[in-house]
Amino acid sequence: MSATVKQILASEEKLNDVARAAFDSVNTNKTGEINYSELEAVMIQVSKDLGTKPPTSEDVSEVLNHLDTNKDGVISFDEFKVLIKDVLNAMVKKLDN
Ligand SMILES: [Ca+2]
Repeated sequence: MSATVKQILASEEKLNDVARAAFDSVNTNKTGEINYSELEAVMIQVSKDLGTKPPTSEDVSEVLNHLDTNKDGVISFDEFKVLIKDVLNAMVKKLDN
């Protein structure tokens, strides 16, 4: 990847590309929305990668509720993009420190 995190955050188009790629990899059943079980699968994978305890159903519900701003029970691309933006902003802060 040639663009830096800051360049991605500065460009809505680049941000969309990054978020879309991440969204598609999570949205395994290709419905255009991320549901509970897809989110759970990602969280289990992340915990495995990090070597941490697997998420409980409460953990998954908490993350889902946090991201699901319109409360329809699934995470839309726009809702997911907020998360990607947060993660990238956190990365920039970390790099700056
Ligand atoms: Ca939603």
